[in-house]
Amino acid sequence: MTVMSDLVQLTRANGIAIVTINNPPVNALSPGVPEGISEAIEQINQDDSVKAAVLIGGGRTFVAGADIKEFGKITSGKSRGAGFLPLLLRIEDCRKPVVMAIHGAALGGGLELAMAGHYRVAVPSAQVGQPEVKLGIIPGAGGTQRLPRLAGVAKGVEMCAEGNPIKAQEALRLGIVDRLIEGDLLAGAVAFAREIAGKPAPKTRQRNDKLGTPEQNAPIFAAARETARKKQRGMKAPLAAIEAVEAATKLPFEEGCQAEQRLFTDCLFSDQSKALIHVFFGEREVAKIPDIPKETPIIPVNAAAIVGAGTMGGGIAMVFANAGIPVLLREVDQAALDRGLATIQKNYANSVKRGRFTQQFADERLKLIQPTLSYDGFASVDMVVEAVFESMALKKEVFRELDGVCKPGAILASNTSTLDIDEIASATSRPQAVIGTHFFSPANVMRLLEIVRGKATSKEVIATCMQLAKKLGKIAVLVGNCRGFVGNRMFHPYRREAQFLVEEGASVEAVDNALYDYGMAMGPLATGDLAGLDVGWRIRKEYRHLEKPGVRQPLAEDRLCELGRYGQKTGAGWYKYGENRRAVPDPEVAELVRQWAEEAGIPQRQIAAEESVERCIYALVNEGARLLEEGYALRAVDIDIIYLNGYGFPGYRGGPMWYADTVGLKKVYDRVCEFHRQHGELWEPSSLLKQLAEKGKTFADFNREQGVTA
Ligand code: 3H9
Repeated sequence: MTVMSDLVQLTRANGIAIVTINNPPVNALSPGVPEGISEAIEQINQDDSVKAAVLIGGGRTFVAGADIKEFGKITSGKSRGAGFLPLLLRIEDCRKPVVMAIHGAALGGGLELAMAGHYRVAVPSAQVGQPEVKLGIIPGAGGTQRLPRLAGVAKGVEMCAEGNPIKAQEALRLGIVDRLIEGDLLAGAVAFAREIAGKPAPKTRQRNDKLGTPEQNAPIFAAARETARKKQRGMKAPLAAIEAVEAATKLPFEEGCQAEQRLFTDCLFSDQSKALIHVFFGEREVAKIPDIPKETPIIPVNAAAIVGAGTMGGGIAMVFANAGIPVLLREVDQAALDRGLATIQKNYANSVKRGRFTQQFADERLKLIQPTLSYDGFASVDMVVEAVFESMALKKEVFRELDGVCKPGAILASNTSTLDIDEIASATSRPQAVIGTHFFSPANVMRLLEIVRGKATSKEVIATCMQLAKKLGKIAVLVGNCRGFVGNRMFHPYRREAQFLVEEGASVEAVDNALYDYGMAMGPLATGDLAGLDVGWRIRKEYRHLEKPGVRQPLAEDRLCELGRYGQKTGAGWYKYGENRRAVPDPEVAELVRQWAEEAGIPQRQIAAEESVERCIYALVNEGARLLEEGYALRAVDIDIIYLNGYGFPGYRGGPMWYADTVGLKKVYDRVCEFHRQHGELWEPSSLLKQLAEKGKTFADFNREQGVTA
């Protein structure tokens, strides 16, 4: 064996050279890896006994791409980045055929590496893709040039612009992969290498037969641009990726690569890419809880139960069933249970219709959901999620009953979105087993899961829920037990400001459009209509006695509710809704709000879109800072991940706290102070925001200093 480095090894087996990359956990192309591969290729070229070569990844995967941690060094000028393009040319020009053997994933630079080989073989479970756009960049080592040459222009542009990986079977059909290997990958790859040794080796960069004609390609690129503008609104990278693939169809390979390089560099140095890379690491960081070590024992969750078959309960039952966990679904009366099941059946039927699930998958999942009117069977489940009506008295009663029927060690979770977990836990004899699992609606679709830690919740229960979330396809963020937890507590001032803006003279559409153009999936007022304005109205009525007299409160939404305008479900709220629930501006609302504002003595004025954005987004940031200083959110990035996955915040802005850091906390703080002067105590600046702004620091600095950021 020739050891090139710790990261790359070269061995020989009867005329076949085997290059193994060993850079755990995902064989990223970190410094040392490209150099090691380059040296191995050099030796293979020189060794006459070698007839062909196999390149394979050690451990759980082929190569997951460039080392994303290195990008920060490149953009800050601390590193120039590895020259992958010349390395890939050297592989392609190797005098012996190189077979790339893929298991796990060949992503980004990993797929670019694989495409520079002369052949690719893969295990059926492997995936290949160019996910760079999800990091705000585009493939930067020939991916946009080689992929359309293998897979054709339509699929090449789709994969580069949308970033979704495909499975080995599809890669085989498209011509990205040459053979699937059942059984041992290395043995299969070596056998394949023997078959092709001595035969002419195709160079991907010279394969132009799938590049199409300008007439064929024009509609493909037009459609890709249209899709990118709709599905990845506001993002630059998808459009750059399309331009780079277009260059592949119009320019010779070398010039195409130069065009790709230029676009890649533009994207890499953009704020969008920095934000999305922050999100990539953030999504992994939120899983790490400083006082809960990795070795914390996990409670196996092999069977679950849900109490309440309403919209949330039914959705949560589907989440468990979709992960293959059998689940009991309890309701108190047959009619409610039937309604809940009918909704679940309808949701599965829709998923089958849309091609998300096969009929067989949907049937199997549905069988895992067992409806019940009693607590029979609850004694054997490992976890219960309560999803009954949002009333403390009712929840306490349910938990008292669960305490009586569930086995010791079972996790008792509440899906409450606002109520005190400790008070709920007090209804049981085992508060250490009680936790909040706040799913977002629709539970079977939304990725976010806020996990609420009560003061007695055990570390095992927290660790289990964090890990279970991954199995359920959710991204879990651990939050503290305060009213509204993190997401909804911040959402309150955000929506409050949107209403104030309308009461001060902005139109409903102007406020919503300003936030939509900022990148939010939906404007704040339209979001209220979607969720149901009556939900907040009922809560406000319950807590009215806690409001401080003399402090301004929004008035229009309560009055809309008094008029029966609850939003989409009643056909009217801030907007009118016709066919297909399309929002139509309602002049009646505009007139009513003017009247109410006049009665309340609120002066009317012109409001620019910029002020709408600042009022709403800085309200989020100020409350987020307060949650950090009070310790209910662990890190600024936790808040970002919550907002990106649960509230339609645009990924390319990195989340509210990251965005505030990029604006500069001094500037944010100054605006908050100005709003405080203009609008009163609701805008009192968070003391953490003040402190950081005065010291010229960021939220990210704060977390580093607290030692809670990896
Ligand atoms: C690129 O290739 C640009 C090119 O065009 C070339 C330009 C010149 N780098 O996700 P996991 C870490 S851009 C550094 O939990 P899984 C990750 O942070 C790249 N680190 O595992 C985590 O660390 P920790 C394009 C990376 O099994 C650990 O590995 N490629 C990288 O659930 C485990 O990760 C991509 O965008 C990386 N490239 O999923 C693929 N990847 O344990 C990105 C992972 O400290 N990666 N880490 O928290 C993935 O999608 C998933 O990691 C993968 C495995 C599917 C591979």
